[in-house]
Amino acid sequence: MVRHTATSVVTIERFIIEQENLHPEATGQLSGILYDLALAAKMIANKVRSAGLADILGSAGTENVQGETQQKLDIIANEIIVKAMDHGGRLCAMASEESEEIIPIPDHFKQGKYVLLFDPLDGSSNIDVNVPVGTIFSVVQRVTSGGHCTMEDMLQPGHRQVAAGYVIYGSSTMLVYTTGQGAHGFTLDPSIGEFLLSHPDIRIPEHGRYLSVNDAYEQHWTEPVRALMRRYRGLDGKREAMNVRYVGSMVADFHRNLLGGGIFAYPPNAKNPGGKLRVLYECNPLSFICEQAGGAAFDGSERMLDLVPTALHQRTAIYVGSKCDVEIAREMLG
Ligand code: P6P
Repeated sequence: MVRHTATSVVTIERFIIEQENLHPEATGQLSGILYDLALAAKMIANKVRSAGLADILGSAGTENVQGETQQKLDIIANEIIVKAMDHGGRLCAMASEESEEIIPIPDHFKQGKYVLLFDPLDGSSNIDVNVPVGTIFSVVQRVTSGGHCTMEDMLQPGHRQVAAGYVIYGSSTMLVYTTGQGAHGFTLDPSIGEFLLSHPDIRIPEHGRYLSVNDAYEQHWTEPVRALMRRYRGLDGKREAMNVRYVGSMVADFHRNLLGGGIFAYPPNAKNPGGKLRVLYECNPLSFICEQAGGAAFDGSERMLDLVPTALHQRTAIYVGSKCDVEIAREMLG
C-alpha cells in the first residue's frame, strides 16, 4: 500500500484508485460505488448542515418499516443515495432502512454485480437537537446469477462484505471506509468540496477508555450482562473503570470509540428482546470496519460477522469495539 506523509494532500478519489491498483483483477466497479457514495455523502452533509434553516427538521409524519417516525432528513438522505447509486451500472439492487422491500435497479439502467445496503441517516431522532448523525453502508457481491437480485443476494453474513463505511455529520464531516485493506478516514474540506485523507490505517486501542451503553434498560438485562457492565465500570475490581459516553447515535458513539478506544454495547432488552440495531446495514458494516482497525464485534453468542441473517431488517444485540473488551463480553456472555 502507498504510504502517505502527513503533508500530502490525498483526495478520497486518489486513495480509492491507489487501493484499486493493489488488485490487478479489479474492474473498477467497486471504486465507482465508493466514488458515488462520497458524492452522496457531500450532498447529505449539505442538507444536514442547513437542516435548521431549511425547515427540514422534524418529522415527515410518516413511519418507516421499523414503525419509527421518519424524519424529513431521513427521507431526503434516502432519496439522495438511491438517485446517486441507481444508474451507475455497478449495482443489481439496494436495501435501505427506510424501505421495507428490496430497491431494484430500474430495467433501463445497466445491472451490476454488487448489492448496496444502507442506513441513510442513522440516529436521525438526534437531528433536531444537533447531535451528530450518520450514514452507514455495506457492499456485498451478488450470489445469484442473471436476472434481478433476490433476497438471497441480500441475506449474506457480514464476512462476505467487500466494502463498508460510514459518514459522520459532526463538528466535521468524515467518511470512514474499508475494502478489507484497513480502515481509513477522510475529512470533508468544505472549501474545496473534497474528502481528504486525514486518518490513514486507523487502529483502535486494544483496551477501551469508553463504555457506550444505555443503562436505562438495566432492569431488563440478564445477570451475565449486568455482571459484564459492572466489569466495564471497574466495580468488580478486575478491570480499570471505563468512562461512560453514550450519545444515542450509533455512528457518533462508534466513531469516538474507534479513534479513542472503547466498546459500544446494545444488549437485548424488554423493548428489543432480539437487540435493537440492524444486522445488515448497521452492525455488519461497523463490525467490518472495527475488525479492520484491529478491534472485534460479538453478537452475544458468536462473531458478529458470522451471523447468517434471515430477514432484511433483522435486529441483533451487539458488543463492538476494543478487542480486549469484546473478549471480556465473549467470556462472560458466550
Ligand atoms: P436507545 C438511533 O435511534 C439508534 O438506532 C442508534 O443510532 C443508537 O445507538 C440507538 O438507536 C439508541 O437506542 O434505545 O439507547 O435510544
